[in-house]
Amino acid sequence: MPVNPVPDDALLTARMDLERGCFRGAPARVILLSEMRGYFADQAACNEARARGDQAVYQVSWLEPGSGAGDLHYGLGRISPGRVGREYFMTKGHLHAWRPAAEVYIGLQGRGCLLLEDETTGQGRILPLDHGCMAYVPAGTAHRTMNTGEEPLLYLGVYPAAAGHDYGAIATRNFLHVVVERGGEPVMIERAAFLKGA
Ligand code: PAN
Ligand code: ZN
Repeated sequence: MPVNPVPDDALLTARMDLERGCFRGAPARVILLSEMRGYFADQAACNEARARGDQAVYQVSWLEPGSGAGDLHYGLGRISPGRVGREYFMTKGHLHAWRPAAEVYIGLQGRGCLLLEDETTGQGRILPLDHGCMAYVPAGTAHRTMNTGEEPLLYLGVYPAAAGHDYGAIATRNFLHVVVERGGEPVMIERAAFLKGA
């Protein structure tokens, strides 16, 4: 069996800056509301929110200790509290380019959930991602994270180095489901029903 080359010691340990929601010394990407057009189902609410000014919806910082066949990568996400209409601030969401790649999510701070959608069957489910929760993203599953609380949501995702990120499918067709606030709780409903006013 081939053995993964051992990464430098500096890459074997990482420090999370829980205040800023990123790994110390690692690259980070900030996604603004103006970049999320088309991802929220309620376009009018999105335009209204955008008219009040642009803001960071989420950021992700990532570490890639190795790139061998069995290596792991990880991403630290921070989603701001906020809503666009009844939809919570959320990530764009993606599938892994290598579809067999699963992922584990660990909730570090705040309250949130993970929307999962099976690419083949379209079946959707929401899993809690509150502080202390772990969630599993199975192979072939589109995944998007949302902040359902009043403070920043911080979470860690760990995935195979070979996973890759496929944003194209979601950018084109989006998820078939949306997660909206109803009576103070997150509820998953079909996008088509939401657009009809459910
Ligand atoms: C996560 C995501 C992170 C940001 O680390 O990359 O939540 O979401 P988007 O990538 O959809 O913008 C992950 O799932 N990595 O595979
Ligand atoms: Zn992922």
